[in-house]
Amino acid sequence: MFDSLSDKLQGVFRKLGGRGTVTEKDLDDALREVRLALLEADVHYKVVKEFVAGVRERALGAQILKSLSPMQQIIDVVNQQLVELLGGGAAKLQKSSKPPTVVMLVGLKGSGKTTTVAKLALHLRRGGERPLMVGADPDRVAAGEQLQSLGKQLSIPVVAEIGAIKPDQIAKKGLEEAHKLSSSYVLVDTVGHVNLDTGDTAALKSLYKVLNPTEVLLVADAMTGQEAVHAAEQFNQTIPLSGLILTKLDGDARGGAALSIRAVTGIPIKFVGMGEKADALEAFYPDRFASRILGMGDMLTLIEKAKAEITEDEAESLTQRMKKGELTLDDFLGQFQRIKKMGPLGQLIGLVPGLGQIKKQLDVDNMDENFFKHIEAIIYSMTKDERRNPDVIDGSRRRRIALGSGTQPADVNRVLKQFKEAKKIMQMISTGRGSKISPLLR
Ligand SMILES: Nc1nc2c(ncn2[C@@H]2O[C@H](COP(=O)(O)OP(=O)(O)OP(=O)(O)O)[C@@H](O)[C@H]2O)c(=O)[nH]1
Ligand SMILES: [Mg+2]
Repeated sequence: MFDSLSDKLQGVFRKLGGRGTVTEKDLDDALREVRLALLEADVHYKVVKEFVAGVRERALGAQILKSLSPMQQIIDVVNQQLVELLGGGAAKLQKSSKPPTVVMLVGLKGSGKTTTVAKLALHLRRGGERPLMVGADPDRVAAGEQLQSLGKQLSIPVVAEIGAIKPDQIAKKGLEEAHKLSSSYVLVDTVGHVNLDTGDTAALKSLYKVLNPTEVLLVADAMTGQEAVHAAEQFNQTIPLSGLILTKLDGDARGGAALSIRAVTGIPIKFVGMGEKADALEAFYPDRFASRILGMGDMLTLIEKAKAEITEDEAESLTQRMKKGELTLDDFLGQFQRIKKMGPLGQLIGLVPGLGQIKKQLDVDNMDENFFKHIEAIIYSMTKDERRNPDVIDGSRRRRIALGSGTQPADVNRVLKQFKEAKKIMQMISTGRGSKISPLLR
């Protein structure tokens, strides 16, 4: 996601960094490149114009040209402007004071509504809520079945019917069922529209009336660029949208939709979809997103992903041992296995400050499987004692482990070294000295 835009922006900063002082002309040259990079990423031209003017004004106001580290400060200004463009603070999902909270998901055909209903339901249940999913898309047999099957997989209740029934009637049934089950959230999947210009806006309005929802979320496919922005405007003219969910940001979307949609429509982005699986949904935080675009990583999202895969007790015990520097290779192995579950390695690496840039060189998208298998095989070939206290591993033990895992002694050494490094970094982070690792992260 945003790889090309990220590369270009970082290129601009690197060029500025090569200079001791930055003149107003340097700044304007840099901003011209920023402008081009944004336009190429398919960001709405009006948004680009305002963005660049905003950065220029801030940069001159902050007297960056006279400062000692102009590059750092310009990154900071661009970062601030990006955060503002993306909506400033995070926009949380509302909760009604009178449960259940009704959330209606609308959007164009194929934008990801049904998938997102399931993702959101899982997200809410992980937060301790009791979601019910309602499929108000009776015309397509497959739509109801898709939701039923997702419900079964996740063990989340579903109300969906197909055939000669109106969406309004299904909605009413759904609300009744929610009261019976004392659900705290009702998530309603709706019919996909080809185009609202010619689409059935009356049915949409009528369903809105029946549901009286707290949230109306537009699900928009980020791959479709400015079309997604146009759809948001159209839907918002029909029923009042309270938020946006951008899907398919894991694909090779150029980013234009994500960067324009908030500024053009004024509607906050609440979640982003990062894959086809049910757990590939992230709450949207403008500041973390901006960090990622600028290649500064996003440790907070990484930590949240990790939390979802680990129980509180485990986390506490790990933290304690991390602080004392008592981690063993068994812990290390456990962590690797967890990372595998957290998502594609390529996405995770982009979240680590500083690693975004080496992502391409590492060819991470292809190394996932082999990389982990290698490390696992090596650790499995060690004795219990060796895993607890790797210092006992001498030359002959190293050869034995290499033989047992089908690797070379040098590979065994590399894993041991990585383990030591990881242990050091984890101890640093867990004892609060981690801020030194990345001065760009505030
Ligand atoms: N890569 C990726 N694929 C996604 C994401 N969200 C949804 N999809 C895929 O997009 C396709 C369409 O998703 P659906 O959830 O069926 O879309 P819909 O809006 O319900 O479609 P209709 O009901 O036909 O209007 C499916 O193949 C999903 O797996 C995402 O965040 N990333
Ligand atoms: Mg659907």
